[in-house]
Amino acid sequence: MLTAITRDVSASLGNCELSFVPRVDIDPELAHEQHESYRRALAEMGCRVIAMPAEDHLPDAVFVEDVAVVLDELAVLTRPGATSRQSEGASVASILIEYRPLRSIEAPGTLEGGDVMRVGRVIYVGQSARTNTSGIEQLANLVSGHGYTVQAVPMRGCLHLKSAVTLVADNTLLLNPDWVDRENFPGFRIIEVDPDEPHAANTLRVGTGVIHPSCFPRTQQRLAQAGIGVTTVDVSELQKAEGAVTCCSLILGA
Ligand code: CIR
Repeated sequence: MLTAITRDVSASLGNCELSFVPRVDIDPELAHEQHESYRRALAEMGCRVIAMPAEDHLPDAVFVEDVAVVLDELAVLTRPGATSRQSEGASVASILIEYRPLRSIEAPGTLEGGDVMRVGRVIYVGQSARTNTSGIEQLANLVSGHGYTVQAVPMRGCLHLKSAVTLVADNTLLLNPDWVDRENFPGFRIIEVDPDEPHAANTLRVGTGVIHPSCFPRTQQRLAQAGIGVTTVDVSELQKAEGAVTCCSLILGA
């Protein structure tokens, strides 16, 4: 059984952090409806969905992925590089503590879950503006005793590592070569996003299924040609806040 921790969309989402996309008006009601559809997709794919209440004073709190890294053996509470986001983790910790021993990243380290991509016992961590060397080193120290290797990955032009690359099937990555070099991932089958859809690399693998934003049909055609089907969800309002599909949940086997 999989559990997905999610949190309702904040009424203040329009005041979110933005790094690489221009600020445009966000329709909070539509964002809420799209988030509900996302939760339904998670449930249909076999997750027990935990719906935490919104924290309206924290615009980005819907993006729960960034405040924790959950492994089978433990959960690491991150210390987001965006200072406006550093108090989002406390309420998520109060849920996670029921499932995993908790550890945390301490100052001066910063780390955001969107930068963390686990493949088996290797944890790739993006060297983004939100995640620093101390954060990566602390994560490595916390997980090495459980047999994980942490590998820092240079990246550019986007918010998080998982904006640039995600695992879409066993040993198969979907990647935007403008934002991260494929040479960082030797031995993987690599599918590139369609050049007209630079934001399409963010997919969420749930069990054997994959969730993908509905606005990327060309990349979905590439995935289909590689034998990978996806469940699509419309997350246009969350994309205006520089979010996508991984960021709105923490998925744990439990
Ligand atoms: C931020 O800039 O922190 C939010 N507006 C978006 C975070 C998206 N998180 C993610 O993709 N993991």
